[in-house]
Amino acid sequence: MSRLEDYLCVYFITDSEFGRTHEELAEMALRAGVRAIQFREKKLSTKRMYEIGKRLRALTRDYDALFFVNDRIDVALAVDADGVHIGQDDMPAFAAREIFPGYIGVSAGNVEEAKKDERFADYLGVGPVFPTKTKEDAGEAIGIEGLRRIVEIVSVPVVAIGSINKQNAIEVLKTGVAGIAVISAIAAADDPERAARELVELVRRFKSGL
Ligand code: TZP
Ligand code: MG
Repeated sequence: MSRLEDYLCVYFITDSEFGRTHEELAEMALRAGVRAIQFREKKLSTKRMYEIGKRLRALTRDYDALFFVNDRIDVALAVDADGVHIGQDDMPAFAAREIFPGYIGVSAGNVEEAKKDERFADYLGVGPVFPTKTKEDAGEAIGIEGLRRIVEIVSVPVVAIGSINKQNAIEVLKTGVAGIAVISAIAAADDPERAARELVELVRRFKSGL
């Protein structure tokens, strides 16, 4: 695979609040064919983040997958991540560009944010599309039409986020997004590997026009 877009089809964000470790979840998703993993951790020390990040970096390399670190440019640099994902309250994307050599993803929740940041971003994470319990301060859901408006006006790949699952993934994909980003659809599943495989298959079928 070569283009960033091809990797973003199913973008899995690890979360250790569902009873499995970041590493366990990442490995299950990778075995299932996921090619973009984001390490998202809000509670652990920098030291622990570095250690886990190093392991996730090695694991994603084994599977030819891209590795992104959420929020923490310092950790992303230290573990040689492919990318960093930053939100509206993190370092501004233009400043991140000055110090980070890899991919920069930025969260956008409306047209204004998307327009402002697309110049400095390699992709945008857009949402929440649907209301989600996974992120408390996720903001108001923008719905399918809100997502579609953003996809139409930006020229970088968009990854949709917020309660996306196998039931609603097709309507999300029809907006023209490059991929779907999920936490609970994989992390909270009884069988995360199977859940990830189903999503990978679904996106693959959609993109090949089947
Ligand atoms: N950013 C916007 S919504 C969200 C993040 C990190 C949470 C997505 O989690 P889920 O479980 O896929 O709704
Ligand atoms: Mg953030």
